[in-house]
Amino acid sequence: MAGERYNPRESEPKWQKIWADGEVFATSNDDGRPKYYVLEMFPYPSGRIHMGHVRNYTMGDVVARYKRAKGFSVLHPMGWDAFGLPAENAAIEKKVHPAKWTYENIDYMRGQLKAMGLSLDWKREVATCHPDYYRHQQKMFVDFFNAGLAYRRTSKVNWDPVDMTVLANEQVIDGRGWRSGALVEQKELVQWNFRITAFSEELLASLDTLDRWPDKVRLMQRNWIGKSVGLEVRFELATPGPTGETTLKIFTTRPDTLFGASFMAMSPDHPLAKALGEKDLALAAFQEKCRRMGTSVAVLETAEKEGYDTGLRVKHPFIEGKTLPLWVANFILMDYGTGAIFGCPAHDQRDLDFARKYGLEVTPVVLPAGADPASFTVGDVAVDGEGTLFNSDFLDGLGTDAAFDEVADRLEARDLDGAPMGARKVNFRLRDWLISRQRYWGCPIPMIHCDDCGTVPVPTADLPVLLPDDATFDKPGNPLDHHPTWKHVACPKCGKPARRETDTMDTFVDSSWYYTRFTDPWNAQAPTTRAVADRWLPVDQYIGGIEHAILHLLYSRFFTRAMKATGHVGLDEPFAGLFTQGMVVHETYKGPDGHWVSPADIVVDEVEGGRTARMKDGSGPVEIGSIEKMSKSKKNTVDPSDIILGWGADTARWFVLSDSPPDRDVIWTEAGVEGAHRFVQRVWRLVCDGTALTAAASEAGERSAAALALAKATHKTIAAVEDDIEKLGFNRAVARLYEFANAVGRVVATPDAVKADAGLARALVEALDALVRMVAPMMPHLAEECWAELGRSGLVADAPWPKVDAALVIDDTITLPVQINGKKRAELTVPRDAGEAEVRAAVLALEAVQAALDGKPPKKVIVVPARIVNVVA
Ligand code: ANZ
Ligand code: ZN
Repeated sequence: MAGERYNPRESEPKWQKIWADGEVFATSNDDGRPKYYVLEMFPYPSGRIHMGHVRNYTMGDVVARYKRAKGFSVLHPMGWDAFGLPAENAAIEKKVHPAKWTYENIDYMRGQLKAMGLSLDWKREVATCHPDYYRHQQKMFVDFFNAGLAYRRTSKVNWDPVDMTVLANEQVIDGRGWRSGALVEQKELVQWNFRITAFSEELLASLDTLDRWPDKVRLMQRNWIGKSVGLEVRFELATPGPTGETTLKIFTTRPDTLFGASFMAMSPDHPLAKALGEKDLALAAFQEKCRRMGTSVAVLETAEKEGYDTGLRVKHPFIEGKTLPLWVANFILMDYGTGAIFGCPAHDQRDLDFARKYGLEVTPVVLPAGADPASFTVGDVAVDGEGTLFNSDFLDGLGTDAAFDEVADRLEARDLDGAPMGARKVNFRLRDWLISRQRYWGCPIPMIHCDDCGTVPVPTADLPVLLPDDATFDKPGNPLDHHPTWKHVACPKCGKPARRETDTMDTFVDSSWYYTRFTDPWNAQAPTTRAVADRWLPVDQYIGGIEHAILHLLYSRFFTRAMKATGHVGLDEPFAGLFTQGMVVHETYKGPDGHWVSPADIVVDEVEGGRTARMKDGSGPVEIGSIEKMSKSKKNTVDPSDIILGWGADTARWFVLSDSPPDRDVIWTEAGVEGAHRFVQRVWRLVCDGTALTAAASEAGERSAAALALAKATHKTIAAVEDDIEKLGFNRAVARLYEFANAVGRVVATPDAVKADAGLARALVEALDALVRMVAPMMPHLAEECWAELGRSGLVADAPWPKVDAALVIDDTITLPVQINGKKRAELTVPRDAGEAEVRAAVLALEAVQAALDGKPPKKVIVVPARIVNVVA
């Protein structure tokens, strides 16, 4: 092939076959070398891979191939997050069974991934919709149930009226279903939950140990878990409630502001509010209105504050004779704290908005530093920071923290109806994970409902509970529930007729443990093989999108803990290192008719002063729009298969690694792809032309300056690229390889010099060898072809990473800053071992120094060896 252009269309399938036939990337569980587990978030089998996948999987593949070259036993598996609604929607729209649709997509996408040349161990492939996978999930569900980590309860749920399913709070975005976009309604249903809140404190605390996670992700999780340290206080009602209530329990994080309390408020769903609503039609109407509005946090935070005065009054615990009105208010959540609060408008914005609307008192009690107590007032913005207490009787003069403790101590010591009035309390915003979905294409929850025995787990021997093949999708609602026979079974305990649970699990359950299953996907008896899982886990490097910063990662962290509690793994944190990659973005285009058009259908012309575009079919001009995330709706996508077919996978891989830091967006451009492809050809030519020159290479004799310079460039590049890849700085590694190729190119461009200098020829051999090994993780097919051209035996995929010769990396000159009268004015490069006299002489010869001295001798020259030179003129 030498002398010709490199042809990826021939080469790439050839090497892919050689890797596959030789099972080069299969990983053994008995490999004694140190392990390295690299994983990219597995794809949903939507039908085709997109550029985001290409970027994600290329990064992971570089790490995997690099770590193999460094001598690790690398686990790099792939699978399919294969349950979920789109398959069911396809069943409804295209009348194709969800399983058929899913498996066909998997087959197609597997082919696409293979065409990318990823170093994956395909023997470990799993699909979460396969019974061989979900049977183990069902087993773990039963284990969790027996351990109290899975339970059923009636709860108010978010109901998506379009997808006809329940959504987790996390799946409601701005009051709408995350997938359908429909306005979410509230419904009361009996649902299965995972007790993630059993681990609230732990999930929060151990974020501090995840030092290879992005700070922003840890912060998002911290906020999501939302720990609040506060006080529960039972207030005394001035007159008893409708069913004899004498107290109202509230939760506050600011007991220090108690003297500024001007009202009490409870949620429309608070039991006391409900009892009152039964006798008060106007209140009932208000509650109904609140319910229609929904209870998601987002809705509550943006909606206008509204309330209803119940007429009841509550005694202030510290001000004799003072009572506060009790309101029902739309901004109080029932499922946080106790569902009731005291309102202190001066120091809480929601309370202030509410007080202004209904003309309630606003009494400031916390004075911010520097404010004058005599003139201090609160306008439309609540003062929510720290300060010094005033207007507050025995708290006056205390700081907010001290006042918190003073109030807490006093109320904990005080009795009301035989119990302390106050109790310090930690609250979490995190809620249990509601996993019930009323859909077909998910993992069946392995439970049976018996009128006599209650809810009974399916015995292990009867697992898996298989989805029925013959479900129908033409009616709204849950196909498992409609099925004529599926749900009717005998109770495993008493044998009487009973009903299967027809809910399936949220698909986030499937993705919460797949990384564990990869460690031993062959174990048919159990979800994991303990020793094997414990050896491979945690995942050393996990790579995926920032969109999973909260849900998927938090659920996985919970699941690992639940698996540990039920004996399936021995660790708490599944992902030691996390990297969130940026998106692939592209220009957008609008055609002559004003609709979005695809980059594939247009031609861009470079014209003076910029670029214009027109339709390929000649139908008219195209407007070039902003650069945005590739999306089907804006048609600014580029199909990876087109790129692989046209340019080769290596070009696509090289391009997505170059230009942008991996955590930022990368802009896909045709010019960029062409540039990447030119580099592919350049490496190939360098290797061919260079190899032709090196027949006489030999190590004999002293190294010439040219040979030494090339050897140094080689070893400096190896050291730098190694460091870059270790830090996932792929774009920097790419830039260095461009530079290095230039250095090698300069030598290859002087064939006579190489032929005349056996040492230089030898250095060139070494440089080409290193170049090929270094591009191998990024452009593996090209590298194999070059490896063969270099005359090496075996595969570069099996070859070790080149060794750095430390002596060649250290520079023998150093550059010192030169200060004149205390200001940096110049730099001086001298031999590393130069003595003081030598440095002094060189400094005085500098142009800047001579200009400053203006012919006079210096007053002083101070040389700090290897650091700095100071000249006093
Ligand atoms: C009195 C007070 C005075 C409050 C003040 C704040 C500022 P985090 O930090 O999120 O835990 N609250 C308590 N339960 C609530 C519920 N179910 N729905 C809506 N709001 C509720 O917030 C705790 C604060 O949020 C509590 O402290 C309470 O208002 C309010 F100057 O009590 B605070
Ligand atoms: Zn029974």
